[in-house]
Amino acid sequence: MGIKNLDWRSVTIPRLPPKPDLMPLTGGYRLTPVMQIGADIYCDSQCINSELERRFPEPTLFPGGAQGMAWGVGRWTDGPMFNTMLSLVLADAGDDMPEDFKADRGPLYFGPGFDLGALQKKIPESLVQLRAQFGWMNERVAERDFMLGDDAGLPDALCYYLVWFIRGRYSKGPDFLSQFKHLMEWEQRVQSIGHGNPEDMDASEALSIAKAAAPDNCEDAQPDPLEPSGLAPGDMAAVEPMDVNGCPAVTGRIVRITAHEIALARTDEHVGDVVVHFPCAGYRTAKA
Ligand SMILES: N[C@@H](CCC(=O)N[C@@H](CS)C(=O)NCC(=O)O)C(=O)O
Repeated sequence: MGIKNLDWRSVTIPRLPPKPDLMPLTGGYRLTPVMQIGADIYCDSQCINSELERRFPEPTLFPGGAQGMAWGVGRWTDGPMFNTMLSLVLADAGDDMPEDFKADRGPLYFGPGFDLGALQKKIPESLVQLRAQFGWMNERVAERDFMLGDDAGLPDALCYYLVWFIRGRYSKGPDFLSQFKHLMEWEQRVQSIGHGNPEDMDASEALSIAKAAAPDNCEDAQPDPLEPSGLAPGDMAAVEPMDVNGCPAVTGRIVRITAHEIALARTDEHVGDVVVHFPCAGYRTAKA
C-alpha cells in the first residue's frame, strides 16, 4: 500500500478463530491478511499484491521489469524462512505465550505433534539458519537502496516484514539484527515509505459493502487446456493453503483458473454473492 501510496480502509480481525466477521467473506480461510474490494475477496499476500499491481500499475512493484522471479522470493520468505522465524519466536516466548495462542499457532505451523520443548532445544539451530538468510538480504542492499535498485518493490515488502517480525517478536531481536548494518539502514528507508493512507473501518461495514456489491464473475474466463488438474470454470473445487495445518478448505464454483490464480464463487447469507481469489503457488486445489 505504501509503495503505491494507496487510500485504503483497515479492518482489524481477531488473532484467533473463530473469526465470525471474516468467515462469511472467505468461506473458511482464516489467515491474515485478506483484502476485500467490494464483493471480491483476495486471500494471501501473493494474491493481494498481484491484484494491486493489476489495478494500480504505477508505481510498479517490479521496478526495472523484475516481475517473474521476484514472486519466488515470497515462496522463500513466506515459506521456510517464516517457519524458522516462527520456530525461534514461539520457542523464545515459551511460557509467556497465552495458552490459547500456543494451542492455536503451535499445531497450525508445526502440526498436531507440536512440542514446544523440542523447538526450544532448536533455538541455536534456528539462529544459525536465520543469520545466514538475513545475511543474504544484508548483502543485497550493501550497494543499492532497495532490493531491486533505486526504487522499492515487492522483494522489499516481502523481506521487510521478517525484519519487522524478528525485531518486535524475538526478545533479543534488536541485538540479533545489529550485526546486519546495511539491512538496518535499508529498514529505515523502507519504514519511511509508510503504508499509504489507511483509515479504520468496522467489520460490520465491510460486510455491508460486500453485500451491496456485485463480484467479478470473470465471465470472460476460458477453460485452459494446459490446466494440469483438468479443472475448468463451472466446476466445484476446494482450495486450501499448503504451508499450514488444519485449515479448512474453501469450497465454491470456479469462475477463473489460470497458472497463477483460482477464483471461487460462493454465496453466504450475510454477504450474498462473493468471489474468493487464491494464488495457485502454495495452495492445493481439488475437485469438490
Ligand atoms: N501465505 C500467507 C501467510 C499468512 C500468515 O501466515 N499469516 C499469519 C499472521 S502473520 C496468520 O495468518 N496467522 C494465523 C492467524 O492470523 O489466524 C500470506 O502471505 O498471506
